[in-house]
Amino acid sequence: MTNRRTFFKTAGATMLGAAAVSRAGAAMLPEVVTQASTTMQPPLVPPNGRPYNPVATLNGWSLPWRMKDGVKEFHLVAEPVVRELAPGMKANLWGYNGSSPGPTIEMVEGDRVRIFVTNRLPEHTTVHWHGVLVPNGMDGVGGLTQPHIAPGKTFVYEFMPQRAGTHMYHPHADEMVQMAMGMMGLLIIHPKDARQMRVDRDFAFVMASYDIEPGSATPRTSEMTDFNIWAWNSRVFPGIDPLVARTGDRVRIRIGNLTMTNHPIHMHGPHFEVTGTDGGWVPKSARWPEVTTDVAVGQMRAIEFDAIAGDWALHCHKSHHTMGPMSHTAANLIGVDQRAVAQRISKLVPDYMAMGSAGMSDMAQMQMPLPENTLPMMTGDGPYGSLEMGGMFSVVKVRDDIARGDYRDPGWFRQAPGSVAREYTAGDLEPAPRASQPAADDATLQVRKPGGHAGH
Ligand SMILES: [Cu+2]
Repeated sequence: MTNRRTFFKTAGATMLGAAAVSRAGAAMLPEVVTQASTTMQPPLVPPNGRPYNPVATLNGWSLPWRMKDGVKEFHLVAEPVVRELAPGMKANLWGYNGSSPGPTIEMVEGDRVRIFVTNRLPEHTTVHWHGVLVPNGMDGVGGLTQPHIAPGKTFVYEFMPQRAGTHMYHPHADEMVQMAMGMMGLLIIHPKDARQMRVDRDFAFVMASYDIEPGSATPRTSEMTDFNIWAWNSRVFPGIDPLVARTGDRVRIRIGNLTMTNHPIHMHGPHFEVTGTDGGWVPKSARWPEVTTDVAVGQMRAIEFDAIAGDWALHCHKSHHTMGPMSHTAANLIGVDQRAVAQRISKLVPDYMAMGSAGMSDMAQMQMPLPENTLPMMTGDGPYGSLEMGGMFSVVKVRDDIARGDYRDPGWFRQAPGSVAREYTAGDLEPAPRASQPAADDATLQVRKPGGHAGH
């Protein structure tokens, strides 16, 4: 109990009564913990129950539980939230316990789990435990496996997780609206034996996409394909936490996809292996080295690697997904001299700027006036200039001197002197070593001319 209270304090969390249920009922319910901060909270070391190695949720947190008669009791509250996507833009989303995504829920194989779900949304909802093998009546499909949870009501789900894995939770009620509004979270089932698949750092995030008109703050939920916000844990670059590790650490990154398209997640630097899916661990004999893994819609992937010092980009390889809000109908003006037309337009629109005749990178430098509450298309300052990114991009920051359990941003990597790509100036290189040349005689080719069609 002391540990939990300490956690609440460090997390800056607030406890609210479950106003929607009767006073007697509320007294029985686990207290509601809410957390609206976008700062990554320290992994939640289990204060009771079986030990496990907790995950680090990027820009997020894990939900404390209370242990009651040997049952882990969690309390989720579905409610409208305000989420800062990155400094300069806030979105009106729906989520759980003050945040979108909701808190990560962590449990252990064989735990007895009870999850109370209180609905503070203006419409009904349910919670589906995506990929978790639960009794059919606990599967959370509104209308199919249970009645919907009406606004103001609290439902209870009970199950016993069978197999370790990386999972998600989300509504199975008015899904198009509720998921487009940000209702999702991670659910991690840890192995019964904490030594199994142990890593030094275990990061987790879930991918979401939003369509928020520049200058507005509420997603358009009817969009099918043309999203303009590509987010990890409802954050976009440069608002996404770096993934900090110490040289030589075994690092796992768990990635879930609740957008409506696939995301080829690419990591620079050390090669990785996919070691886990929604269905559990991948046997060693079935793994192979990768630098990109495609995470399809509704999938989870856990990747693992041994950390090498450096600042290694981690991003979706669909280039439009590493950008802020943009117009997809912008014409390609590379090579087009816009000077004459710009002069004519300037007479009508004094601040008109022609853009893109030499590519789009100047977009990152321009001080174009943006609508209120809108992020630039390409942004993020690095040690050598603008990164010209946005959306699904972060940096795996590996250093030799990071303390165990320290996830703070260590700043930019300092490459060894002379080891950074640089402008070439004539004569500043040693002559390149050349392969020894074979003598002319040895290099004579033996050629046999084709001899007609007789042999066919
Ligand atoms: Cu993508």
